[in-house]
Amino acid sequence: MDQLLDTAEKIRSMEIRGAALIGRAAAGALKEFALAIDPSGIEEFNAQVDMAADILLNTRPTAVSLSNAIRMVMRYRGDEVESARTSLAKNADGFVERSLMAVERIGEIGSRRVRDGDVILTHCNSSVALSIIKTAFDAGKDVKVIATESRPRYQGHLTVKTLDGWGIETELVVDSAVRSVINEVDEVIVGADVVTASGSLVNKIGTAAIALAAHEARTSFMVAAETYKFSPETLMGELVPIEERAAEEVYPGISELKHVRVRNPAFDVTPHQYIDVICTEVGAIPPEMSYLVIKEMLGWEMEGRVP
Ligand code: RUB
Repeated sequence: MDQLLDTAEKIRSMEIRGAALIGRAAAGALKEFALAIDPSGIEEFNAQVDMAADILLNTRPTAVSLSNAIRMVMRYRGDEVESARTSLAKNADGFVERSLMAVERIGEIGSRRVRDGDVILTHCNSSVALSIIKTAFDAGKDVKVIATESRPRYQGHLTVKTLDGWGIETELVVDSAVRSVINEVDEVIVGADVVTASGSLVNKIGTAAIALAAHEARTSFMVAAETYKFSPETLMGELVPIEERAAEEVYPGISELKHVRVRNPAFDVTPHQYIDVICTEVGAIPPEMSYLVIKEMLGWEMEGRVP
């Protein structure tokens, strides 16, 4: 239990962050939990695993990778503890493996759209967007990156450190400089926390304003998203909850001010009209095809037990 609570706390505090990593960490934690418990029978096993899944689900509300990962792991079968344990562990390993392969495949697919000499703008710190940039660079394309700081948590600093390590020329700008530099950009590449049934994107706060600037400048806007970032719940009409984080992240010391309230939404919604292409592991698709991805790739998973 301690290990599970530790992972849950790391996700909540963003020590483990980024939708792909959150999904893989949750799957891994659920597997370790299932392997460690000593229940008296299958009912108790199911109840304990349900409770553990619930703890993980309540860490960060927006990223659908978390609920999709848990849903896949929870599709275990077994009439007694040992077979259920083995089945759950296999599902968790399968999710992690599928996730890592998807990131690599999206790198290959997305990088074909990057031309030699392109300037790419990216926002926040997306392992999948970076996979595209790295694959293009490794293929010998001379790419340059403009990365935003991504206030208030400065995930852009992680991005520029990674790009620097790979030897890719990078410029760091404040988030509000995007309009000033967008005419130098050939394509925007961002990751995804959620893709909805209508093809809209939920990603780090600021993404929607970047998409607007790109649209106005006729700059291509590409999303890098594994199919488990697509939300089956949105097909059922549900809205994506937008995480509101602590005021102190934006303004340390805010509690001393009496008449000021800080608002700190962590994500925003980019309408599908501003997205040129979504690169998934099953292909580069127009956002309007998201419905099909949910129906065909994730539809069956909606039968899984989610507490
Ligand atoms: C991270 C973020 C990333 C997506 C995609 O937000 O918005 O763009 O999660 O990342 P936070 P990846 O830092 O609040 O978790 O491509 O690595 O899944």
